[in-house]
Amino acid sequence: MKTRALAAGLWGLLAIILLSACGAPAETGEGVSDDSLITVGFSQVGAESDWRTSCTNSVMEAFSEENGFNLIFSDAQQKQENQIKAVRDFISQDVDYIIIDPITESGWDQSLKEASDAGIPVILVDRAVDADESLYTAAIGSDFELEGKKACAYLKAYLDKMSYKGEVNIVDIQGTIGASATIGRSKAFDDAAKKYGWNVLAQETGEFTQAKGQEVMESILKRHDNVNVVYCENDNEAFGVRDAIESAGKKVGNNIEKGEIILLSFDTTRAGLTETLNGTILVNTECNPLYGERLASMVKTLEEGGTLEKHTYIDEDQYSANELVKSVTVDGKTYPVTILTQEILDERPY
Ligand code: GYE
Repeated sequence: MKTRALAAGLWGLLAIILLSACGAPAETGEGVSDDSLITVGFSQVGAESDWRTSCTNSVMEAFSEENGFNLIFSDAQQKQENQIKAVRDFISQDVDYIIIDPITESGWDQSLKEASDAGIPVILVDRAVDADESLYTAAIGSDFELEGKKACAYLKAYLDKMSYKGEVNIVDIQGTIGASATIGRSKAFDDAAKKYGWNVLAQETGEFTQAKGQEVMESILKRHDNVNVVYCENDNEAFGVRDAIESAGKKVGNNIEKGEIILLSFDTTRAGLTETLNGTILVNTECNPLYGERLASMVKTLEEGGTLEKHTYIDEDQYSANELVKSVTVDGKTYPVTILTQEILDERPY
């Protein structure tokens, strides 16, 4: 018995060694390998927000087997070390392409070099990295600083239209520290606050989640009773901030003269725009999470031997239910503001 078990164990071990030496075959949903499929490893940030869920769904839909892909999805749970491990796993599985939505901007050189040494093209999506651009094939994402500038320009224009002459006592609930989304949006905030003389009462991270957004806002409200504007760096934080303000017995709204607290937000998710339509959020600056189709076509271009733009920024809109401000001007360029209606909301794809 014992000898037979040992022999079986040795054969098993040999099979594993042989398999890994040849590189494990790509697994399809049925557990069989299908060489005609393009294998793509995707390291996603996590599941921290509505935006993120829409992004994940969009990628999963576009990278289906019917569309010719074998997608290996890895959720990093907002930890960069998990992403670095996922990239190593993708390399050892010898995937055809790697897609990374980098949680933080720095700390990528080694990991990208490993993928590049293995000859696997890497596409960065949504957030950016500060690594040498020769280490990745292409990057597609948002111009986060521009988003922030548009939000701040809106606030300035709105207060001017209202002829508001009082103090702007503002709070910035930041996203994940070190994320390019946070770096860009926070930089625009800092610059605008300096330029327009806004009084910054607090600047703290809400980690892009509703729970943390609420928690930090509750503590800020205990320290400051004169907050009149909150710049929330995503929709989920805005929901938490709204709840914190209401449970402190204060009112969220657009009438700053009457003591209402103005909320600004980013993402324009369905839930976020619902709160924009009802006036809870004054202006919501778009950040489009629907990357699936764009990424799939980028991979197909590479498959066909084509080349990609190194950096692509996607176009994004801005929404408000308030009709006072119809456009904003940033660095000499004018961007229209869409006046939100129920019809527009009903047609939103996310
Ligand atoms: O704003 C937030 C998400 O990276 C742009 O991450 C993305 C941000 C988005 O968690 O909701």
